[in-house]
Amino acid sequence: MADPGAPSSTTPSSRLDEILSAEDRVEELSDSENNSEYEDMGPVTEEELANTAYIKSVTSPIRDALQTETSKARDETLEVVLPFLESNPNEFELNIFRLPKLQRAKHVQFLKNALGDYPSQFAMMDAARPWLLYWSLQGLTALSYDISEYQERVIHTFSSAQHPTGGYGGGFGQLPHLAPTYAAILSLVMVGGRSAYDSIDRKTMWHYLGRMKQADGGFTMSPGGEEDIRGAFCALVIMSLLNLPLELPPDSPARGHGHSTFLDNLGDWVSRCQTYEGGISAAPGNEAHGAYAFCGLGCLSIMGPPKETLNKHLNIPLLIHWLSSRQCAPEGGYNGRTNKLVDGCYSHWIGGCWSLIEASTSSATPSTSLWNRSALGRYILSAAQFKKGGLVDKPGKRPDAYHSCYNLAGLSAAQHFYGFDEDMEGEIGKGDLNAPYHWKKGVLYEGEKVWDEEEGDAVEKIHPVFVIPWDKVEECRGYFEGKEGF
Ligand code: FPP
Ligand code: K
Repeated sequence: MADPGAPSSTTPSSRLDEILSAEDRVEELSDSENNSEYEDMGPVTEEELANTAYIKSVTSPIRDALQTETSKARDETLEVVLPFLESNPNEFELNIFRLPKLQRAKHVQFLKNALGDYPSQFAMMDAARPWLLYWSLQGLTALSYDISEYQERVIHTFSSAQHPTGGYGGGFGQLPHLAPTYAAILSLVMVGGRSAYDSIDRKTMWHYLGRMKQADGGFTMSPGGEEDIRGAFCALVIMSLLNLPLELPPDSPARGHGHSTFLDNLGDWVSRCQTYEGGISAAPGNEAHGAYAFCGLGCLSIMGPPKETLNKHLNIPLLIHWLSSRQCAPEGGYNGRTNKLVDGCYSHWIGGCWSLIEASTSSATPSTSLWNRSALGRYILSAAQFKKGGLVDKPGKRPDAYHSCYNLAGLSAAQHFYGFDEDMEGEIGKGDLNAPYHWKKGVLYEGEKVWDEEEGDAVEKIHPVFVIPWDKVEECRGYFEGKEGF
């Protein structure tokens, strides 16, 4: 066994030997209270035990004999991540599973600061302001923080960022684009209330989205801009939440190509984004990537019940193979594409895909075989929490609102199971694009856990398609279902 007092070794393999021997030791410790082999290990001090994170299932990486730039980058990442899985370098308080507790108060403070004023050198980030609002507000709600204090400010910010011809730009006077439009609508729906809903010009929005629909069935991100799967997802999210008519507006250029609704040829276009690997790419012919996989599955899950739309338009077994290959071992977190590195944001972009996949299969219970929920939870709690608050890509990186939002969404996905019920008879969920209102509100996952809900590690339920709080989704759609015309 490695000398625990020796400085950290520099080569990944000896580091791993150390970890693996430590793993045996912890297994022994937990397997039997009065184990004689335990005596041979020498005494374990209270302090040592208190600083030993849950490492029982840290497995060794699967290695190829060939060294490449990729394999070196991977090994360097392991070096950085493993100490956080093995131990507790941030000296966080540990939960009953000997993992760092969710640092709720620190993350709330970090996200509130992210919503604060920025010095002038941040002016170049102005176009990303809607995103910053969305990520921060979503992160706060996931942490059960009441965001009503931001309601007025959000309405004000987006009223001035709304363009007279429809959609939202990054701020006042900026040209509209589907990405800030998506972030703006989600933020407005999150703060909720009549004045937020009424601030949205749904009629110009409908026309704006009509200008994105393309002859091949997909959507661009702006008029004449790039056509990719974000466009299709963002457009459908907005249409569904705002209960916009499915038929294309009369001035939509796609009408000149024989299309009459927003959905014409869309399923086929999404099919064309599935690659030979099984994952989903930004546009036909590109490389499969986690962020686009979520957009593709989200888009199909709005078009209709996932069991129909996902199975009709995707090769699900191949997709499941690709998604499950994204979970890095021993890190437990996800990477976004083949041969790339673990990153906390994929806790959502990939982790969030599983609810949609589970809804497309016949199983009515949470799966344990498709993905390892506790390994993801362990990565997030141990390696993705920044000491002073906020969550990160991986240890050594700075926290930001983006990684905070999507790590927390991933933790929520690991903690909850959402069933889909086509026959659900609710108050809402009538009219076009109503599939997202047929999800059951979710139960806690009861399999192997590394988080302690009783003691504050629980993240709120998050709507699996819209990635905002559940009740806000229903409130908004309910409001617009009750409205006649625009
Ligand atoms: C690669 O970055 C990242 C992408 C190709 C995807 C970016 C898209 C999103 C984050 C989501 C968009 C979603 C919506 C709803 C608009 P990289 O090469 O730096 O990272 P990698 O090495 O992890 O692939
Ligand atoms: K990245």
